[in-house]
Amino acid sequence: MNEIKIIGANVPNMPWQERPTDAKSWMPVWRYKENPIIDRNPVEGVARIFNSAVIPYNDSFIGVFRGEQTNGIPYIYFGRSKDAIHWEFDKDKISFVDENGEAFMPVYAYDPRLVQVEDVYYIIWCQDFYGAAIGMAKTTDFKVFTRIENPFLPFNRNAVLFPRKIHGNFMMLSRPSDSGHTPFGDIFLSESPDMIYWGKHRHVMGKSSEWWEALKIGGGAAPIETTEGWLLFYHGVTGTCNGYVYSIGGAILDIDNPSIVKYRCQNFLLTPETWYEERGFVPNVCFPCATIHDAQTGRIAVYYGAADSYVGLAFTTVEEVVSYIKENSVVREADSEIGRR
Ligand code: BMA
Repeated sequence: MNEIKIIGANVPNMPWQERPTDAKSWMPVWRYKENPIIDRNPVEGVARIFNSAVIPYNDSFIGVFRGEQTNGIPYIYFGRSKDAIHWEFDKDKISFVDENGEAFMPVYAYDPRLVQVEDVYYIIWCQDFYGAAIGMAKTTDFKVFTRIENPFLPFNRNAVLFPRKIHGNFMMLSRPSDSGHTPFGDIFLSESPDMIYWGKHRHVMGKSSEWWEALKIGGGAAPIETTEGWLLFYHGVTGTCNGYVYSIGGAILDIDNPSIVKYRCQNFLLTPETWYEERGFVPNVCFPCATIHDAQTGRIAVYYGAADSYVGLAFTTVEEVVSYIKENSVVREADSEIGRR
């Protein structure tokens, strides 16, 4: 009987592959053998899909996908799948409207996350608002996507919504930064009563002295509620003489006050080492944006962008990954405090 549990829905049809029984079996997260699950040129007019988010929906799966159009501009595409591995995409990008139902398209849109809170599905992405900023839209039927106007000031990216309210408020992680290929950045938490007005901003965690996340970090997948706290898969970035390297890290945030980091793994959970992670439009990138998880078995599937070119899938269990994070945890004062100054 596992002691560490996911608090949430059962998703018995989620994708799953057992841990390979080779020498690397000590790694807490293992890759799907048939990766990448989305190859290049997946849709007419789209050169690459990566950094994308998926969720269970009815008895199958849906997702919002970063599609890099052949004109170089990223946009969000809607996709559906029976097994969360093989995906079919709409040919046209998602059409967003404003509160009056009028067309309201962002200039560009990338790195979408998709989170259900109560009966509403929220898509959160990075867009232009006189510089890189957070874009947001809501839908209840995946037919009408209504944008919520500029929730945060620029410059900001990697906004990740919690899957439920805490103390009656929506909770969002984000990563304030600059407008370019940001060489710095910590994760902050903001709260809102209505998804429109955000405040009570708190610091969650910063870059660390570990080599793989020494430059900047950013939220990844929507936090998973567990009996140990919120399990967060995030990205950590280091700078090398040959450019940035993006790895996947793991932390556990306090369940009631998620600006407090309880555990933070000093080791990466996954770092670029396969051809589709090391070679592509931007080499050496593992960029998590979503998980699918099953409370009954504790299984977790992590969806991550690989080399800004592909989508990869990796697996773990809540028991294994939370234990690994706890065993290898180093939490600094700036992480463990409430983050208010
Ligand atoms: C970041 C974001 C991601 C991208 C990464 C690596 O700044 O733009 O979309 O995957 O760079 O290029």
